[in-house]
Amino acid sequence: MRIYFCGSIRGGRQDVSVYQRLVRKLQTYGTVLTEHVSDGQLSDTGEDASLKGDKFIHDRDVDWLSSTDVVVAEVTQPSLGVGYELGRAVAMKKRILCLFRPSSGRTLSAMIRGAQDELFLVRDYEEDEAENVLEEFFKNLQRT
Ligand code: 6K6
Repeated sequence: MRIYFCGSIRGGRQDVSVYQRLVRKLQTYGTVLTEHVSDGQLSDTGEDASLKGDKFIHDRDVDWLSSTDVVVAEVTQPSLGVGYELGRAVAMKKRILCLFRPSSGRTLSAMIRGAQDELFLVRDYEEDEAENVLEEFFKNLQRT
């Protein structure tokens, strides 16, 4: 199973510990293509980007997105890149799980919450439910 995990980088790294928790659990289900999103060393300037270049990062990530089986996005911290990835993933008809923490005090974009359909699931959760919501998602995935 190939899993593409989305989380904010230049949008702000406040939730990196939640990303780490989610990625650790996701790795029990398959290969997480975008493990670097949960890298605690990575700053919101995405320092390595200056070495690789933004075009390289974009093209490689879109290639990974087209090869993935599922997309899991933590969408609490707003990020242009995550929104873009989700739009591309919808166009590719990928199965998508978006995770949002209402306890953040934020209101999720209507373009994400309103995108829900049979392939696009939005799940509100608390941080301590992180593993359970993923278990539930992958259990249901096996049934489809
Ligand atoms: C190199 C090594 C680690 O990070 C870098 C440089 N930056 C990026 N590398 C890989 N993917 C990236 C990078 N910057 C953004 N992305 C993708 O966009 C990730 O898959 C994230 O889900 C999303 C974050 O977008 P922003 O707009 O918050 O940066």
